[in-house]
Amino acid sequence: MSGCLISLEGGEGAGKSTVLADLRAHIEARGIVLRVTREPGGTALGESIRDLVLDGSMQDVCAESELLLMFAARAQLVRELIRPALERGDWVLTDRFTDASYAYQGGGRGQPKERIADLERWAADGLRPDLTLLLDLPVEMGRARADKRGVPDRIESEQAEFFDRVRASYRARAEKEPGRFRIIDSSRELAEVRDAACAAIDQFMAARSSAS
Ligand code: Z5A
Repeated sequence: MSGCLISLEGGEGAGKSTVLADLRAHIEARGIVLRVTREPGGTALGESIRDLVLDGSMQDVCAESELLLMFAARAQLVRELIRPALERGDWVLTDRFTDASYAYQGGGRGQPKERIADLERWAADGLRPDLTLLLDLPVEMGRARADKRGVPDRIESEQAEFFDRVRASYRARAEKEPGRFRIIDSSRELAEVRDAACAAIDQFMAARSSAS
């Protein structure tokens, strides 16, 4: 069976990093070779771009530069890690992918969708995840959780309205593509969120094997 790409998305404090480790163990326990990565990042170039783009002392970064930096990191990740893994038949689990650019740079910063779609076509090589788990929760709740982590980065320092637009954009994308997205209510207890995320993976695997 060919490889597949799974992405984990969500707003601040949604619990992506926390749930990722459980998902990794859950998938690997089924004998699947899995590469785990993150965006922006995942390659030497991408991690350097991440440091730059999240640097809180970097003021006045224009929305266009931010969008291009996200896609510069993504272009490298797709070609260096994701495509080769998928071609080997491995699975890739990524902490964020292009939906984050639609949500943050599109919804949050107001960059036109068509511009992002264009970048998606050539810079991300038209690659879309086979499954996207959207960890969704009210903005205030997520921010309260994220605040406990310490000093916010440049994007985390945005106002609540910015994150309202990000959330609305994620939800609108999920509603438009119900076959690819699973919305997981991450306002619940962590154990329930983990169970729901693992159940979504099981459902996806079952559908995939019955289709093959
Ligand atoms: N970004 C972008 O703008 N455009 C793009 O194209 C891409 C990214 C790809 C970095 O992303 C930034 O890049 C991000 C979007 C932007 N900026 N913001 N904001 P990131 O994914 O690396 O960073 P992050 O958004 O800060 O997420 P994270 O570190 O992966 O984690 P998280 O989802 O926010 O949550 P967490 O660290 O797993 O959990 C937060 C805390 O809550 C922690 O103490 C947990 O123990 C706790 N927690 C988690 N779940 C629960 C539950 N269920 N109950 C109670 N407490 C919980």
